[in-house]
Amino acid sequence: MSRALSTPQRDAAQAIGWYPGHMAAAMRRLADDMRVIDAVLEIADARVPLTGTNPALARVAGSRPHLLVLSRAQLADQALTKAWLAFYAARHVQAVAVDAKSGAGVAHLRAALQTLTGDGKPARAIVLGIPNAGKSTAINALAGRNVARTEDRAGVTRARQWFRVGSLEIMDTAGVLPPKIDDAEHQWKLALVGALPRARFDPEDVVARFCRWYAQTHDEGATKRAVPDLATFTQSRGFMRRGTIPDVHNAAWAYLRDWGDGKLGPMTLESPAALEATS
Ligand SMILES: Nc1nc2c(ncn2[C@@H]2O[C@H](COP(=O)(O)OP(=O)(O)O)[C@@H](O)[C@H]2O)c(=O)[nH]1
Ligand SMILES: [Mg+2]
Repeated sequence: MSRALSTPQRDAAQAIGWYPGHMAAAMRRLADDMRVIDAVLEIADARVPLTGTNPALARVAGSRPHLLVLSRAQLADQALTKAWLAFYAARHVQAVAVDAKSGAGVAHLRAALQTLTGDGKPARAIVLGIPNAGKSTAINALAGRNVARTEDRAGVTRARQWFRVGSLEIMDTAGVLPPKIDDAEHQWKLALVGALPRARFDPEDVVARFCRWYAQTHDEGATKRAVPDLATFTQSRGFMRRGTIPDVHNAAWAYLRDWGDGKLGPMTLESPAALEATS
């Protein structure tokens, strides 16, 4: 288990002040859609339970029954996922951890959703989350077959769509990021979990920040074993241009892919301990 994170450093100079028009539009539509919604499934990547949620989405959900789904549980640090679930339970937030790829936790998710909406009663639920959180995959896991389109890239689901799952109708939605991501700590984590479009960050910078975080939160032995720095990775994977020049840029993209696929080991980038200390 990793040590608690330090307080994120604000880095206004690096602020991402962008907010794509389709996200602003999606947010407006959501407020409208909510009028017919009985229950909310909020999906967040278990590797970033904090950075991976958008407070604006929780606000638009209002007081409707709400279930938080921590996705990609198999790629996250198990001990930290347990700690996060305990954290939410203590705050009366209903949360479950699932891994849609292996199917782990899906039965639990289905049961929790039934409790939320009333067993067997027809109801309308909505799936909310930031881009690439695993929203469409969660719907597919609940349906038991591929009904919603998924892709390992931010921004695939643009239009909202309804799916029937047992007695429920579930709306899939486009991921919405917070309008302003003005914190360097948030940016590299969102880039790492695939929530930001590729054109919006520098992969070398993201890898460097990740390596720095890892070294700060783990002992030296663990760092040497599990997490190569970008120069080492570039060399060991043979990323070269014209045979002799290290191709650090393409190596950085490969590093991010490996990280996303869990090849660097299960990992959670934030711990509830840091929050508990302040609340
Ligand atoms: N291993 C694993 N991969 C997942 C899980 N959920 C989603 N993914 C993968 O993450 C990518 C994005 O998922 P998707 O459902 O399209 O995200 P959305 O943008 O929130 O709808 C896809 O390649 C999925 O296969 C999960 O629980 N475990
Ligand atoms: Mg989707």
